[in-house]
Amino acid sequence: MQIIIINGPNLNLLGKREPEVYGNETFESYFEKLKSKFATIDFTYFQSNIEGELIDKIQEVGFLYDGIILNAGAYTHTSIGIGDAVKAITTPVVEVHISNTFSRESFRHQSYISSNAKGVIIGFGLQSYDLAVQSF
Ligand code: CA2
Repeated sequence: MQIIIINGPNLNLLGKREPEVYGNETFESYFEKLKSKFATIDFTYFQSNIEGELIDKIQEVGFLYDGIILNAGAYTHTSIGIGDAVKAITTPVVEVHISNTFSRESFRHQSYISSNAKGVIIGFGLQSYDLAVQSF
């Protein structure tokens, strides 16, 4: 099974800033553990701070891979373009968030992705990604 994890803006700062919200582990370190835990899954990881690059990647893999785990970061709450890309593809998308967006500012309660996602996993720290993998 081929699964890609796509992370959006600022998630490259995980483990380096705001540990009280996002924890103190880098995504690269967590990703190594995830690959060992689910050794039979063929994982790819992609991160970008650029909206169009995220859309390009969703289109590129969205008819080939078995699953997309998408944390679009702040674009979740603003990007009709990413929402449209998720709607346009056939690969199922699981939307994940590290923090509980519903216990934060009201602008984080809106998602342009959820309505076209297979499911949504929110608020379990980096474990949200584990749970998303288990859903496939
Ligand atoms: O909780 C999540 O996973 C979010 O998608 C993270 C986004 C935020 O805009 C969403 O509302 C919820 C922000 C990612 C920023 O990540 C940082 C990590 C470390 C230090 C600073 C930012």
